[in-house]
Amino acid sequence: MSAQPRKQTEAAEAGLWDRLRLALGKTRAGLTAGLDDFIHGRKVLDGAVLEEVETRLLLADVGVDTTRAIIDRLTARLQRGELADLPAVVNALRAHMIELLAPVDAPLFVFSAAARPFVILVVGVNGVGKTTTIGKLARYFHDQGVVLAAGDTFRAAAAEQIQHWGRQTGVPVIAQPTGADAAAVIFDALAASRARDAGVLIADTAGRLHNKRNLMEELRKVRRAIGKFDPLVEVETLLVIDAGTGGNAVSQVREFHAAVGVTGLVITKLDGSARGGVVFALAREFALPIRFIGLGEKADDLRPFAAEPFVNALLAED
Ligand SMILES: Nc1nc2c(ncn2[C@@H]2O[C@H](COP(=O)(O)OP(=O)(O)OP(=O)(O)O)[C@@H](O)[C@H]2O)c(=O)[nH]1
Ligand SMILES: [Mg+2]
Repeated sequence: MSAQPRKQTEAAEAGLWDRLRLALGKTRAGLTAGLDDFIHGRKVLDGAVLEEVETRLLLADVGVDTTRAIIDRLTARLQRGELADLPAVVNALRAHMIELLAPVDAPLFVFSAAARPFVILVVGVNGVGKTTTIGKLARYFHDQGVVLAAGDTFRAAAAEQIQHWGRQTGVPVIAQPTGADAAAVIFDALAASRARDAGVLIADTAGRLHNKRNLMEELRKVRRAIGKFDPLVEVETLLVIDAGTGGNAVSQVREFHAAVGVTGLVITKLDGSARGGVVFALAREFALPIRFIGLGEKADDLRPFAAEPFVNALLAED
């Protein structure tokens, strides 16, 4: 009698796994495709296979230091005779990659805090996927009672874009005309959230270059406005990073963190990028929790980040 629901759960889980695997296909292909061809015909596994793995890690944006650390460990194990064949190499790589991501595997839990709403402030440079991520988060947190704040008052089309997500996910959007003060919009939205007893307020902000001081100052002002509304309100400051950004991701995290104190990361566009390795570089550099990953443009193309399924999807056999 209980078999049916469990089957359904298993099927749903398998579906999630398949989609993660599918979405990470480009990075996976770069990391593992044809590795067996490469060692084909060699009797003894030698350092050459690790040189090939090293090149692939670098091309996937894992970063120089992180790649070095991984390869040094694999080399030591190879020399001790612990890695007899390619599956052993891949398994050792897998274990080490999961270990590297363990410190940033920290899902975002929204408790029914004393001071509602829990605020999620979404920041990042232009075009990384902030507003799209907010649409996905609106669906993800829907049952807790969500309000969206159209805090990007800079671009004329921005409010319409977030209204679209509000309609699609069935959550209210608080907006003001283009050119309004972003901090005032957030303040309004906090009051509206209180009035509705919403559990989660998700605030959009305009994309900004991380090296433009006045724009970063505006963000600090938004952050202060939340504290003024109620110092007990908890704020998750989510920095959105486009997986295809490359080495620039590191300076984006550094600058935003210095300006507003980032508490979590979202890595978007992992579906379109061959550079999912950026997750490892950021984990090593900052150890900031990676809360979610974006795997497409639709409302349910978002996953809470978890180290083990992520690495498994990167290294799965095709
Ligand atoms: N493939 C893919 N596309 C995405 C993802 N997230 C966002 N996009 C696309 O990226 C483009 C920019 O997304 P937005 O959400 O408007 O980005 P933004 O950071 O709000 O941009 P600005 O407000 O202009 O700074 C859109 O075409 C989105 O559909 C993702 O995870 N995968
Ligand atoms: Mg936007």
